[in-house]
Amino acid sequence: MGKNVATGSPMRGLHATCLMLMVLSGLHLSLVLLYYLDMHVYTAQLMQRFLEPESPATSAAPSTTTSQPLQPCPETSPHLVGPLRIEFSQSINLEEVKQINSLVREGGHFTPTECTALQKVAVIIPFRNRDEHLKYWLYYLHPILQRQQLDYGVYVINQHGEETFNRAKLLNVGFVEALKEYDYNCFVFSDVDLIPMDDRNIYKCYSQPRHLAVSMDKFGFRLPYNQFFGGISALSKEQHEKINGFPNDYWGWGGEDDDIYNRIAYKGMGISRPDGVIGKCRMIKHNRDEKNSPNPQRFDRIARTRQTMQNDGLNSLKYRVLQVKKYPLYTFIDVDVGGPGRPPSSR
Ligand code: UDH
Ligand code: MN
Repeated sequence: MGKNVATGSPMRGLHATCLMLMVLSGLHLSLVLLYYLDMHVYTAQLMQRFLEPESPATSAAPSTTTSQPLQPCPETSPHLVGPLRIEFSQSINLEEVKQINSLVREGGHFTPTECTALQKVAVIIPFRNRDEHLKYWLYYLHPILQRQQLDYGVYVINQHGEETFNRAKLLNVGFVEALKEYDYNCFVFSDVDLIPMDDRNIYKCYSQPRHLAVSMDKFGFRLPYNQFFGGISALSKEQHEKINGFPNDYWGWGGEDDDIYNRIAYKGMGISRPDGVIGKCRMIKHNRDEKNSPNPQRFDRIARTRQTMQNDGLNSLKYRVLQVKKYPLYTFIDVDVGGPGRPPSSR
């Protein structure tokens, strides 16, 4: 007994410490558990928001429970990740691209479900015989455009036949044809072989016409000259109409982008651009296409934009749509734009 009394005090101290430790670790465990559960619920909610298939039942009738009106999307999307690794070494399987982008609707349309997009954007791609490039474009751009929370549609405007290529006229056709489908208020005109290297380069419109391809790898990641407006640009519906659209009479490579720049400047507008880091882009390496050799008339033409823009543009656009085909990731519009000095066929 005496022995016990003598050793009782340190033993009791040890007991108390043990107890305290147990209580503390219990507390720690429950906190960790709570945090984990909370994360789990949050992740589950997020997953549900992104993965919920758009079943006819949910999209047709609003649910009977409280259906809150959507808030406008934030000025800066929370989904952006910044710099992207862009490379063109592996070949692309379009079926897989389709699976990854399960929220993209037929024809290449996407609308955010978490908020109301700030702009309705038609992405217009001038095209002929560049299927490999188009695959890369779809593979990289669809996820980016979704992260940018845009309400968008992708239009591939194919120049039918073998005539000399006419990039700017195809872009005009895209503008007019896209507007027949949806109330777009912004138009992004993009070459098929250009991929942005940063998703903060937003494919939307600004108060001034926007140039997006500001530092391309092929120009050593620099703007080749101050007035350069080639590659990728964005104009609101109003901006595009204000300049009478793009010229229809530049056949072959070059000059049409400078003519567009002149139109913008003559109408008193300026060019908006992202900085040189956010504006980095890669172009898929390629040879010059057949029927797109440098246009020898381009220098004479860009010297006369002020006069020609009155009568050459949206107000003189003539073409014939041969086919509109809805693919899972884009809308393909096959069009006869005629040739130099030759109007489109009239059936
Ligand atoms: N395009 C086509 N098919 C064509 C021609 C042009 O789809 O036959 C489209 C396509 O979207 C392309 C854009 O028009 O991205 C611009 O044409 P481009 O890529 O030929 O122009 P870029 O300035 O090339 O990139 C110029 C010729 C490069 C030769 C390089 C040799 N090393
Ligand atoms: Mn190119």
